[in-house]
Amino acid sequence: MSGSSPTVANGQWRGLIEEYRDLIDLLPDDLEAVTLREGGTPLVHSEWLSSLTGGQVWLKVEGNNPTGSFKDRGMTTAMSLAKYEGAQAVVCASTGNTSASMAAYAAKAGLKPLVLVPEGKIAAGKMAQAVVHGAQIIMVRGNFDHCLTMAKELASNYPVALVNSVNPARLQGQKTAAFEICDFLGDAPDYHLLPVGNAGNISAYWMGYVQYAALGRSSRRPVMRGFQADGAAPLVTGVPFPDPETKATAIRIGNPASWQLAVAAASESGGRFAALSDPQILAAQVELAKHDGVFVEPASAAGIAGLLSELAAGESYAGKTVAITVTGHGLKDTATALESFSDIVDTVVDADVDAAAAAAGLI
Ligand code: AN7
Repeated sequence: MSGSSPTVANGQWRGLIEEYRDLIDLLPDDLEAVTLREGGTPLVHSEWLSSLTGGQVWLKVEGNNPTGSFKDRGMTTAMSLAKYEGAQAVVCASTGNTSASMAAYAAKAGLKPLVLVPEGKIAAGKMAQAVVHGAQIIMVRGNFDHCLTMAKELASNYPVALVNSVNPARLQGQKTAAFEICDFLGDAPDYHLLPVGNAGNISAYWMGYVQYAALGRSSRRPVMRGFQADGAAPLVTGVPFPDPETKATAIRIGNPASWQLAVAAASESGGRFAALSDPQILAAQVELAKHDGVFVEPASAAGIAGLLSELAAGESYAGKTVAITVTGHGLKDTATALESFSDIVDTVVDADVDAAAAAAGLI
């Protein structure tokens, strides 16, 4: 077949559609995957958080996906279906990562990507990804929620396929992260913590955990705890935020599309939502990088900040297995990361080893 990838069987990860095809709904048998070999991300043990909790804390490092965030999981399924169904163009609203992922997968699929983003609120790395992959970018004077409304209307009135997480193929792909965690640990964790914005990911993880338990591939389902930013915490307060605001721009969302599914995930699992301040989130980002060697973007540290704040409030995770998803790579938004280091001035010396040694305090 011309144009399709040659089949290889060398033991390497094939991408999540090929790895979990039987467990992913909505995919026709003859569907050819549009894949960048996403998924198969590392579950990294955190000695730091394990010793703080007295439990076993694992980080699902989703920044290791092809475009640097978990969005690639839902994009391989959504883009494969869009191509299969004959779409010529795809559209999404985004706080940055969905657009970066969509642009890359659209390039791979040969479709035209159209992106709607809130003006001035997208991290530079994500914007660069969308630009370089060839997306047409429309900046909207408004927030993500306005962009999503527009993307939905564009898709209903014009020949463009919507690939936001209201497209059910997205959550089907994203749920495979729960499968991977169970496969790696040999069972589901006791708790799963993660950041929540548009609320697709927590809904997808819960779907995956429920499916695995029903199949007997895991013996339990974790308690789901979702974390938002104080300035964009509709699932905590129970009402939409008309003007969401947070430095964690990825989760600057006031009216999540998967609101009901996320509430169901929390309540059916015995979990809950909580919110963190921007300083708590940014501090957790830096602590995680320093202790565990894992550099995540600000929004991705919300689950870490959540664990730390719960421990401070007297919550116990002793003896428990805890999975925390860190959703996107730190390199996407270096500007915000470096704001935490504004008082550190680089040391500049002449090209002289003694000067370097003296500056480093070695002599
Ligand atoms: C790094 O890209 O909504 O609760 O448009 O980029 O499933 O929305 C991004 C969301 C967490 C929240 N962490 O996940 C978008 C977008 C990162 C993110 C979330 C996002 P959901």
